[in-house]
Amino acid sequence: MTESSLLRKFDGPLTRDLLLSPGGFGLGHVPAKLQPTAVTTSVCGYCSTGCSLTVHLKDGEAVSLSPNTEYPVNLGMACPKGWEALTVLDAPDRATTPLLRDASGKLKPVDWDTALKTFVARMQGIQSRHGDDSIAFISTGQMATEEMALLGALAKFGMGMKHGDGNTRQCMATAVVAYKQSFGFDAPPYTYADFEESDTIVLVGSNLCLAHPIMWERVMRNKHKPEIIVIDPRRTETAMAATLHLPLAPKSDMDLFYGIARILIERGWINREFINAHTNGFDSFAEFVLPFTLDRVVAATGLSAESIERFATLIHEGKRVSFWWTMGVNQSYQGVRTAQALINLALMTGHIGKPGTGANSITGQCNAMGSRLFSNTTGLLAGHEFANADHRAKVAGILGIDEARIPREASWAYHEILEGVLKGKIRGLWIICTNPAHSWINQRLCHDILDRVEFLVVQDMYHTTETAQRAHLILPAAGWGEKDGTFINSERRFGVFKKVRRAPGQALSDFSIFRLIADAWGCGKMFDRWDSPQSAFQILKKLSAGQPCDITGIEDYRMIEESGGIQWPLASGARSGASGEQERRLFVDGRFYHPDGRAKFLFEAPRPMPEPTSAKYPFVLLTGRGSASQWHTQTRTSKSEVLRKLYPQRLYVEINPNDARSLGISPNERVSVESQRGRVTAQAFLTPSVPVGQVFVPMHESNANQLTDAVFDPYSKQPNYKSCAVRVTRIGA
Ligand SMILES: Nc1nc2c(c(=O)[nH]1)N[C@H]1C(S)=C(S)[C@@H](COP(=O)(O)OP(=O)(O)OC[C@H]3O[C@@H](n4cnc5c(=O)[nH]c(N)nc54)[C@H](O)[C@@H]3O)O[C@H]1N2
Ligand SMILES: Nc1nc2c(c(=O)[nH]1)N[C@H]1C(S)=C(S)[C@@H](COP(=O)(O)OP(=O)(O)OC[C@H]3O[C@@H](n4cnc5c(=O)[nH]c(N)nc54)[C@H](O)[C@@H]3O)O[C@H]1N2
Ligand code: SF4
Ligand SMILES: [Mo]
Repeated sequence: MTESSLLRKFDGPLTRDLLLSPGGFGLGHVPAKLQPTAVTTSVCGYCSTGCSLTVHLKDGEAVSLSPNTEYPVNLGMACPKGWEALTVLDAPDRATTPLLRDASGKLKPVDWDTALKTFVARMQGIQSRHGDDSIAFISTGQMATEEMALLGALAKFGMGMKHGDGNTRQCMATAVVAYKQSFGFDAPPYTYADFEESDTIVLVGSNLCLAHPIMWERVMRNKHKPEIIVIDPRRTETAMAATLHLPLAPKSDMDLFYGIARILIERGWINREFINAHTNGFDSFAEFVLPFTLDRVVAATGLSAESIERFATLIHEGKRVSFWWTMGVNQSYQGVRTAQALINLALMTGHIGKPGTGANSITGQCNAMGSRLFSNTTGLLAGHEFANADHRAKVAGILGIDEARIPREASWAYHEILEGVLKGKIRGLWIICTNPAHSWINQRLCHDILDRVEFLVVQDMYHTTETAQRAHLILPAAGWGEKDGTFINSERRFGVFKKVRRAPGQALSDFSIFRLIADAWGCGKMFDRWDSPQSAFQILKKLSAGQPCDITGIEDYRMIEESGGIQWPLASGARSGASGEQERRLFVDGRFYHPDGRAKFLFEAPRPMPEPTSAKYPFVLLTGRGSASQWHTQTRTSKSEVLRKLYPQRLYVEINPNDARSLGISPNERVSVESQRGRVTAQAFLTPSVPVGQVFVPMHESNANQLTDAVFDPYSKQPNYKSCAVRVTRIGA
């Protein structure tokens, strides 16, 4: 195929949906050129809130964005990242052609044909010499559901890879495992209306104000004068707005929740009826929490006895209590059991399945949920299991492939893939839509590993990312706004995003790149039916049939748009949208997904921090989001002039003024922050929002992860980004 016909095949006209007004009605099929004021809508491609943006078009191309006032998620609101989502598409460092490293070590532009041939020759060469587990992929929670599924199916069933994981390992793996073990399926039960309907909102390790600003706006719309209890070592923006802030010692959450469980049981503040009818394992849990006396919890958490009692009382007094958690829970060496300690509180009080309640994991990226269900990494497509023969047969049947092509085991986890490189097992690595050279834990080791990969392919919008700069081959990807697909937000809602711009140069949508690679690899026929995101969606529907995430009742993209997004499940025959409810929650009937319909109480003894502080490294380092205008590794948000004005331009370290005083550090002074693994220079930001003995560094500057320690939760294998030991010194001291 020639270059131009190839591009024509995969970079077709701007979508016809462009010509529709927000609700999907109105302008019909009038050419966009005749409709200079035409608008369409698209779900935002940054965070998992899943706001809908109104896209204003001129001559058929997007020129500006504003929040959609009709969408049930954001109700006319958007944060600065959403408003600025178009600007970042025009950056000069967009990858506009494939780039191949030449003999002198320089990345040089090549055409797609050369790129594809090189990809196949190198990857197949490694595979034939070293076997199916010698090539692997690492993907993302930021591509379309259809793209994730196509990649997962292509890599594993088409190309024969055994291993592939996503950056959702860094983010949601803990919640996935916690839910699967407790409920029998990875199923966040809530709907955003619960933020407005709760009278008691418990936020754990979640800086909602900053990381999910529009969810926080939903909390602000709550008319019940809710108690807002924020559990975070730091006095974050969210904690400042709380009615009760519990600044517990880092990683003492399990002690706290077990202690609270003990109080609730002791005082009879539990829902026996719910426990008896819908759960298993309560009696042994009740016995387990007995030693978590108030004294013990005070000692472990550093909280006052009064504030712990107050927390228990608020849970008891609340009529609609909801428990929410994010990375302060997931990113820890005992994340799964911490999440389950919270789930246990919801179960024992019966605060689940009813408006304003739930044990609710808030997701991070725009399509973290899509990755959880459809990426074909740890789970087989649509929430199935690789180890289950019936599931394999079902998936093979629907996809029309030989069942023997489906692996019988889940992939290695992210860190096992990286360690596989060190052990010489993984030699070819394909990294799509994520930037591990910045975001992975213990960065120096990560860089060393990436530099050892025999053939490293990076598929990204920008050629300048820390990971792309290490690649042998860069594949230029279209970004949000330049392609079509669906995302699934935190409350399980499918939303549609659209192609409203042409991708620059020869950049192609990930979907198109996967199709091209399938053809070049020689397994293109297997994916004949995956000829567009829309038809891939139809395949995903079939795969979901009979699963907890059944979406057979969603007809197509148009139905999703007309309904204001659609939450899973929606089995065929069920109602949603205009004639049904727009907000749906799970477990309304008290039935969970374990075979006996009951949820499980799961628990384990808290363990000490893997890297405790010492005389040499006296501070606990916490890391996380620094501002509402910065997104992760900043490949996108740093390209907007408006966003750049809204955040500090240099790495800073938050340190308590008392600690600064004893170290002789003055405000804004450049200091060194050092762990056993690395040392960074940062500006000292003196603030009482971090307690004495702790410091905080945002994850957005490229070297923050030089400090972090590669420790993982044993069940979810999620990195423990939020605690390690560091020292802070004056430079030159
Ligand atoms: N602006 C912006 N928004 C984002 C993102 C972004 O990069 N920028 N990223 C998105 C993604 S992918 C994600 S996953 C979410 C993350 O959203 P959040 O999880 O809300 O953000 P973090 O800042 O990573 O961590 C939350 C809090 O955990 C606290 N914490 C640390 N250790 C502990 C502990 O031991 N116990 C408790 N209880 N708390 C602890 C930290 O002090 C921090 O305030 O944000 C999403 N939204
Ligand atoms: N210290 C510390 N480290 C952390 C965290 C922390 O709290 N502390 N949080 C962790 C968490 S929760 C997360 S989710 C990760 C995020 O870590 P990453 O996934 O590495 O961060 P991003 O910057 O979102 O990287 C996404 C990449 O995809 C590219 N991209 C965007 N859209 C597209 C597309 O449509 N197609 C393709 N092919 N490429 C695209 C972007 O340019 C960017 O390079 O970081 C983790 N790292
Ligand atoms: S809150 Fe999240 S989804 Fe909404 S506009 Fe901001 S980044 Fe986009
Ligand atoms: Mo995340």
